Amino acid sequence: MKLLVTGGCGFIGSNFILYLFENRPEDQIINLDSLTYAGNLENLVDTQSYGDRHIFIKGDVTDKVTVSTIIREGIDAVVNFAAESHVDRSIIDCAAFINTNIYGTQVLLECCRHLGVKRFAQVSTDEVYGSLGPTGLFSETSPIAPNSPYAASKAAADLLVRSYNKTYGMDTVITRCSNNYGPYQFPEKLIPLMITNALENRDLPVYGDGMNIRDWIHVKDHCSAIDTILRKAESGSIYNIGGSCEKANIDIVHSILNNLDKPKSLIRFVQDRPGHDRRYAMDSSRLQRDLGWCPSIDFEEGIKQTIMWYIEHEEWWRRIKSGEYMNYYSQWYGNRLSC
Ligand code: NAD
Ligand code: TDX
Repeated sequence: MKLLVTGGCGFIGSNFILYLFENRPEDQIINLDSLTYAGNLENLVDTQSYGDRHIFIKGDVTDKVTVSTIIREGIDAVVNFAAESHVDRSIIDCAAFINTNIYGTQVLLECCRHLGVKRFAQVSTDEVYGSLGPTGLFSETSPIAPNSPYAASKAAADLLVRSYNKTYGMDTVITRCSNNYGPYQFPEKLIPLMITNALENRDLPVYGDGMNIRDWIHVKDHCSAIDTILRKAESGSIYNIGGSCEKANIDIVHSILNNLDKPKSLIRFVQDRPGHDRRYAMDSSRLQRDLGWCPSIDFEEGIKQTIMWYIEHEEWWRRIKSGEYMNYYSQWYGNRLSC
């Protein structure tokens, strides 16, 4: 297959490209990424030994000319990872989220429709469902009820994808995954932020009471699920992807500190995220039942490997944790940590 992977220089996109190299030797990959603050060509160093099966194009998914030029060269399927992905940044200013996550998806859909791309896979999130109480799981039929501007932009994109399937008969699939962790995750997200701050003996800012719950999945399991859905799912289908691994944030932070042999005194409970979803938990039994996928990486093992990866890739994250990152950090955490 010849695939257009968008956002392939980000956390999950780069892991997905590596997954394809290792598991789909016949695939050709065009990677379209505009290299925002979160995009990093260094994420693809592990793919260099795979030669010319990967072509990188620096460009924006909102640019119709670039997207249609690439698709005209002959693309079998698009996998759309490109997005603004951080909830906290969407609370500061969501304009870029609307542009990339909604308008960018519309540009991709429109080009695929006119140029006859066989399949469009939208990489979405559990956050489109909103928040759960103490019990229950999100299924694919749970109501869409996003609470953050980020989640609203992803939900809007999902609905656009659905509409292209219903209105134009386009072959689309939507994947909705829970929280990922693993190598190359940008250190603004909970797990890499806590690991790298702990390594620097900095405060670990935990929002609210630390009892918000997320359902964690290793990025490699997310990639294998997307690959399965891309190749096997029926047109128009939606699949939840989860790790069946619910953890309170404070337990994640304790586990990181224990693994690093760092003191709990680094923890700082700070002002909560506005609109903070209390609990996410995914029912991914449809994916297991229909397509035979289930996660394979145990959290305790996965988190140890991830911590080791950040210890061994200090240059990678130290380069990121400078410049623009520090401006964002002081804008978001400055008041929280000074109280
Ligand atoms: P990320 O922020 O690490 O990477 C996003 C990538 O998209 C970056 O390389 C960036 O340069 C690129 N990009 C942004 N705007 C672009 C544009 N206009 N044109 C082209 N490229 C652009 O994000 P991630 O964590 O890898 O998430 C990837 C996708 O998976 C997103 O769609 C996200 O909503 C979804 N998702 C993420 C998680 C998670 O836990 N991280 C869970 C479920 C779903
Ligand atoms: O400094 C922090 N302190 C803290 O307590 C940060 C950054 C986060 N948190 C909490 C908020 C959440 O309850 O940790 C939890 C996880 O936060 P994030 O890593 O920001 O992830 P989340 O908001 O759950 O969203 C993630 O999962 C779904 C991804 O960022 C999204 O892209 C994905 O769609």
